[in-house]
Amino acid sequence: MSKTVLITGATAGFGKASAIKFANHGWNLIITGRRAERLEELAQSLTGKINVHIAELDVRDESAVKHMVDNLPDDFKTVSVLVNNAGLALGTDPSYAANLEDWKTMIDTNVTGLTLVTHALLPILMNNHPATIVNLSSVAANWAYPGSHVYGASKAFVQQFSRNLRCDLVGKGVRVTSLEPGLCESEFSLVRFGGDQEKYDALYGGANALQPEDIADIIYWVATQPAHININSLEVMPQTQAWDNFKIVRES
Ligand code: NDP
Ligand code: 8X3
Repeated sequence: MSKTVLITGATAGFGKASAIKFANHGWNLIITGRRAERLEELAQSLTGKINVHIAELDVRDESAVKHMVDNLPDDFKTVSVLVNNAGLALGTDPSYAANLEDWKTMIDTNVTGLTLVTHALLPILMNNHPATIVNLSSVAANWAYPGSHVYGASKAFVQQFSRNLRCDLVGKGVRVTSLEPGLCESEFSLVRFGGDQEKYDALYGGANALQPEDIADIIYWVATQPAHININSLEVMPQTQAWDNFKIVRES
């Protein structure tokens, strides 16, 4: 019987690439996101290969999340992999110049949205073990950098939530992974830079950044390890990215 994966934020980047990766391996898909036309296009492109259920969804909307999970068609109720991918960063200004609405949106999406989806789907995953939750955290969870403030903190939440979930789910057939990528080329930075294409090009120019397909390969690998293996956390950077010296501001 075909397996089923639910992916949040499947309209772009890692989520879309993951949908294609799982579909290429015969998995049925539940694809979600706010831009329904993109979900339709993705489903159309996979027609004939596998079964796709589309759910237009804002992960911040508690009743919509519950409605989506409670109303999964029978054929899709055997979902055994959740890719908690929907998320975003807004802005790169220092905290004292940041927009409070941006902070709220990041917390509502990356923290609250991810927990709403997890809470709603956990009973189903526990019924369909071996199951896997792959949570998209970030290198920003592990390493501080200027302008990361709430984004990095939201991803640190995702990492620790993943570890804490492991404690509850150990022995219950549900694995949990915190995936922590570094620089990856996707719409993510266009969203973060408020649509500024020049800034986007400057960031990725010559950087040979990770690609969404690289992350999709890793997500698929994590989810298809033998059932006795749990990848707790996995940090990945492009070869061209590394840490740098701490900044020291000298008093004159
Ligand atoms: P993209 O911007 O390419 O895609 C983000 C996806 O999240 C879109 O499909 C978007 O769909 C969805 N999304 C955003 N807000 C919501 C919401 N409120 N409700 C539902 N869906 C939402 O980003 P990436 O693919 O690059 O990033 C995916 C995840 O990986 C994010 O959590 C990000 O923080 C994380 N990450 C990204 C890195 C990078 O360098 N790109 C590195 C490390 C982690 P729609 O707008 O249609 O709703
Ligand atoms: C995205 C990676 O380095 O822009 O999570 O914070 S980074």
